[in-house]
Amino acid sequence: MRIDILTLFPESFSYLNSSILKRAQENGLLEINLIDIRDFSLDKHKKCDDYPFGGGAGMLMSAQPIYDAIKSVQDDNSFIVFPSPSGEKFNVDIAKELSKKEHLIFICGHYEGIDQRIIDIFSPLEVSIGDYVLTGGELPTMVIVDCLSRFIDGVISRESLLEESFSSNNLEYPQYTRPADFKGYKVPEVLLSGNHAEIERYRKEQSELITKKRRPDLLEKIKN
Ligand code: 6GU
Repeated sequence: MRIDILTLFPESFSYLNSSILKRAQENGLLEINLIDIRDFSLDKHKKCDDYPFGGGAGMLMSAQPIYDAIKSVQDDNSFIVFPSPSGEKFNVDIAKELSKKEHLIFICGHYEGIDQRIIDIFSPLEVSIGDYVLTGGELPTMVIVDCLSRFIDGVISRESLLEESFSSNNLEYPQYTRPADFKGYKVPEVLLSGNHAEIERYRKEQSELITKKRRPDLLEKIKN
C-alpha cells in the first residue's frame, strides 16, 4: 500500500519511521510519503492560510495549495481521508476497510481548519479519533495510519491481531514476562503451570472481568 500524507509539518511524522512501521516499509509492505503542502503554494511568501470569510477566530488553510498537492499524487485508485473533529468516529472497522485500499491520501488540517471547497471537490472520508479537539490533523493521521497498517498482511503476526483488544469486543488480559518474581510481585501461578487449557480459561476470565469493569458498553455491543 502507498500512503501520501499532505501536511504543513512533515517534520512531526518521525514516529512512522520507527519500530514496526519502519520495518514494514523496509520490507516493501508499505510506502509512506510526506508531502509538504507549502511546496505547492503559489503565493510569493509561500503563504498557505488566510482569514475566514464572515469573520471568526483564527486562520484557515487556503484551498489552492491543498488542491494542487492532492492533484500531484491522486490517481484512479486513490482514496482520500481528512481527519477532522467533525468526522465520523474512527474505529477498528474503518481501519480494516482502509487497510484494503491500494493508495491513501491523508490531508492534515491545521489552525481552525481547511477551506470547505476542498471537501466539496474531493469528498474525502472525514474521521475523528475522539471527542476532544487537537491542534491539527497530524497526530490523528499518525493514529489512523498506525492502526490500519496493523491490518496489512505481514506487518504484524496473525496471532497478535487475533488476541488483541476489540477484535473480540473484550479488552486484553494482563501479561507478564520474566522474572516470575519482580520486587515481590509474583506472576499468577496458572501462567507458570504449562496447562494451556487452564491458561486460556484464566485469560478469558480476566478479559471479561476487565471489560465488565471498564467498558461495559462493549459487552452490550455483543448482546445487540
Ligand atoms: Cl481527526 N483532528 C483534530 N484536529 N482534532 C481531533 C481529531 C481530529 N479527532 C479528535 N480530535
